[in-house]
Amino acid sequence: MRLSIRRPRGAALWRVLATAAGLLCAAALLPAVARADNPIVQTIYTADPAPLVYNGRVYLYTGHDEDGSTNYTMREWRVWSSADMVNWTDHGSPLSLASFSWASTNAWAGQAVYRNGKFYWYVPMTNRATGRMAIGVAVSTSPTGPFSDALGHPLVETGEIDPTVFIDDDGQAYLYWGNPNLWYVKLNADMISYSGSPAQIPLTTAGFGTRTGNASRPTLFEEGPWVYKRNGLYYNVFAARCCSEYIAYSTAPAPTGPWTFRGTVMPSQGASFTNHPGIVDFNGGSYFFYHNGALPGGSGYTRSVAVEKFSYNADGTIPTINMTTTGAPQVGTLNPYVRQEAETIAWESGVETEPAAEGGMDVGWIENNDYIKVKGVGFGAGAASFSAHVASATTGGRIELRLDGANGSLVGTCTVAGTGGWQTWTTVTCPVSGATGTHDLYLKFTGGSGNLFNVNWWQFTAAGGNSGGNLLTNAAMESGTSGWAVFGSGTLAANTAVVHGGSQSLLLTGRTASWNGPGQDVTSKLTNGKSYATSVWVRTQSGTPSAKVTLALTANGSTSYVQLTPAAAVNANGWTQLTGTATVSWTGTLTGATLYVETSAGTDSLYIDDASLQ
Ligand code: FUB
Repeated sequence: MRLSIRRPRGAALWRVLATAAGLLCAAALLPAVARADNPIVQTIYTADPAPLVYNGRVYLYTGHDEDGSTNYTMREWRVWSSADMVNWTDHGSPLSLASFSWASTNAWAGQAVYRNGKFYWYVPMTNRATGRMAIGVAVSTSPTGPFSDALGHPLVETGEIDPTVFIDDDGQAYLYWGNPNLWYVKLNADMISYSGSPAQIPLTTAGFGTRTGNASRPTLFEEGPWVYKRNGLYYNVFAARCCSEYIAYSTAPAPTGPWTFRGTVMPSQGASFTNHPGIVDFNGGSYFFYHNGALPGGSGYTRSVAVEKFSYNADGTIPTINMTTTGAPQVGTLNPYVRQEAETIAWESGVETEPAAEGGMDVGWIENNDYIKVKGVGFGAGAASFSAHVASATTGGRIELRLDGANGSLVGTCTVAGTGGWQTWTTVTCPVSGATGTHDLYLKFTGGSGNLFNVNWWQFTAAGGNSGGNLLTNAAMESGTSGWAVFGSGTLAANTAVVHGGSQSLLLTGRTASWNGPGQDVTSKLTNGKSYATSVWVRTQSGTPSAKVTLALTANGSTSYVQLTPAAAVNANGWTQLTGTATVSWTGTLTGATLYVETSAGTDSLYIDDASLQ
């Protein structure tokens, strides 16, 4: 949806709720709240988290509780992602009830999984024809969509909800769901059909605990199963004993049981009488996602997703995890010297997000004293300037760059003028002084009354003419093909029609082999034995090959190849970020090192943009 008219700020949670509570004041005056990182989304109410680790990021699939909901008013699902567990990028809503012609209401709890270059998202909703809850499956070549109904009809229907999907080591996929029963079915390798019939997992008290006072539900299993395998043990973490629900779990030696009840994971806490688990391992840590009612106005129908880091006990049992407002610690730091989406947010006050006409999402409904906090920004030796891609149908305002608080040290101020439209974009740049080391960055928006401007993305440049640790030349591709060349065969050209950030990308056409790709000589920039983080945004003109970033290293007359990023499916409909970390070493004298993007098969033309090696 493109918004050309400013709509009332009915969904701006903080401002509306603060007003209702008689607390209207600059949100900066609420330091205790503003310093928290849980719930991890503040722009809307979210529920039913389902995390997926893919290609160096955690993708988080959630439901969306509508503002003012009084009974699970949920029409769409949303996607968020993070590389550091604290700054979350809003990818909007790539799937909704409208995506399923056969569905009517109740966009409830689902889960997405990756297999063979595609993402499959299993979601429950009401089947209009039967009036019962049924489970559909949507498919995409990108974790952020767009997703489309893979079947045109329900995958399975028992009148129950909350699908969770798990692919065992032998490749067999299982779909589980249920409330009040617990069902499973074996999915075929295509992930959109199944073999045999849905079967029920026996809900025994040994397997799922004992509930008292409810003869029709003798065990604690309520809903929201989350099934996975760790060290050969199968886990089923679920919402227990409504209401208020808490999170409990069972384990089994096989995917279908027999299950043994293991106890509580998260006690019932807070303003939501439901809870819903999602667990992943990421970057060496284990993370527990859940929901509560912790935002202002929060309740059982206006919930928010939060996350805690935890460690399994030595025997594989899960410790008791309590809800916090602190959330998970940050993994690494955020690099301010590559383009960052404005909708990458650790905490915010007063702003909302919307689809941007030029692709992706932007931040809008910005008013005086609103702010965005970006946590743990690694400025290193220092930033020299700041650029932001902005649009304003009014007279604009200012972006104040503050460190460690909405009223913290001011290191720069960018003035934004009117651009003639909320989706008429321009880039503004201003000098920065005093931003060194690692800090929480506050983009504080100031100006007159009403909506000031929108922000699509921002980026700092480093002091001293260096690139802030990014070893690549012309990393943003804004200086034509400078620094870049063809690895193998093809024609490399600057391109302005399809860009990820800024106004230019590079396009390689005429590839004659899958290993041909756009590349850059980095021979003089590498340190033997060092670990490098790589990121390149890639897109095809057509085709959906698997792509990766490779380093060709020539030392002492022989060439070896280092895979800098895992392979990931890329496509023509949107940009895919190839990211990875790899240690680079060689024996003897290094005489050549070229970083390049290649595909596992085919010769599809490739766009690249916004790359980094550091
Ligand atoms: O969000 C709607 C329903 O509430 C989910 O499907 C359940 O798991 C509970 O969280």
